[in-house]
Amino acid sequence: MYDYLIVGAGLYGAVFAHEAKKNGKTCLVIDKRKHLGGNIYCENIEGINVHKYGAHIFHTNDKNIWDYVNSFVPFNRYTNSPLANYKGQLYNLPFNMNTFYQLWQVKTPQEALTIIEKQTSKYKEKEPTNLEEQALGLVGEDIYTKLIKGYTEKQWGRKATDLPAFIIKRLPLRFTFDNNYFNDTYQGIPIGGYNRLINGLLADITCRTNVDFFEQKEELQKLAHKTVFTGKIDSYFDYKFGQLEYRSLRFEHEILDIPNYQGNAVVNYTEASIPYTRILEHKHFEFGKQPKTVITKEYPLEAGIKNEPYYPVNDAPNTQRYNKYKELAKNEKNVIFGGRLAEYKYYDMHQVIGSALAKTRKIFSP
Ligand code: GDU
Repeated sequence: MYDYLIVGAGLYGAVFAHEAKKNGKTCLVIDKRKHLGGNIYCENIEGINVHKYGAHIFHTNDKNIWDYVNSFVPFNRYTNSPLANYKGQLYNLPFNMNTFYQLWQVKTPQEALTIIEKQTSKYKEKEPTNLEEQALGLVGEDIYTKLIKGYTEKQWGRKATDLPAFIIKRLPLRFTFDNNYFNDTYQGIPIGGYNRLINGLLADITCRTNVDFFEQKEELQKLAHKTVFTGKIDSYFDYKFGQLEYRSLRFEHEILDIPNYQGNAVVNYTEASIPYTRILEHKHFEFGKQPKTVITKEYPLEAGIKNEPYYPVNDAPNTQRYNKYKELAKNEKNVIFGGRLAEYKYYDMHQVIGSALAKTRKIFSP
């Protein structure tokens, strides 16, 4: 009999298992996919670590979390600085002095600020109630039209006026020539790829892939005292209150017989008429010098029951529905719910790790 059955071998499950083992507990980790690692899993193609489930760039302000991940694998100095392609023109992201120069040819922060203040003042009068209002009040019409509206509406499949404001607050706005997408102190990609992180976390822990929890729920749960569930919380409760909505992505991977396709790891396509949101060129995450290159186009679509759930749609109706499931989860004996899917939260990797570490600290500290 194991102490824990861990459903899902993504970051939450792997960190939980690792910490449980450190505290003398035994774990059985299962995953319905044929590999471990959840969405951070990489596949080696042409010597390149291909992020099979979209771009994963690690960033955090928390030194403990940074040291934690680096204790399994050293991280490189990669700094995310995506470009945006709008109607054939390139702009730097996040919104910074380079972007303002490309948009308006302004050369000083004061000039940029003057334009942005002029474009935002009328939207600043009231508290934003949705993403569009938030964006217009933050960066104004030009940036909203060229770099936000089209990208956001195709990414989410919803009007920007129907989306929560917080999504756009993820992106920094700065008046320096700094293309770093994140404000965090620590950032990078594991040297040799994310699988090294997962393999480190799950070393000497019993793992079984290709196992669907729901096909043999009772038998599996009998194998352990407690369950850690990291899948979709609505699926755990058989969609009793209806489905929680997620956005999904379809990935189109291509191997190209050239060494360098776009000169950057991430290029966003911000106009509505191009069906994909971005193109990744994986070798650039690790400064790869391989003779060929692998690129991935990300096409957003609704998840429904069939497609992989990636982004929780945290709008009001979904949040209400989630709260009902959360109530049920509280009363579910001997089951812990954690991670992006079980908590229905737009977590980044460092936040998932933080959440799993907080949970295990609470359980295992004397
Ligand atoms: N957004 C735009 N235009 C852009 C980029 C983003 O409007 O060019 C808006 C969209 O509404 C988007 C939101 O900002 O939904 C948040 O954007 P993120 O880049 O944070 O969205 P993702 O979660 O898809 O980003 C993921 C990771 C990031 C980083 C990024 C790659 O969560 O940490 O790795 O991919 O650049």
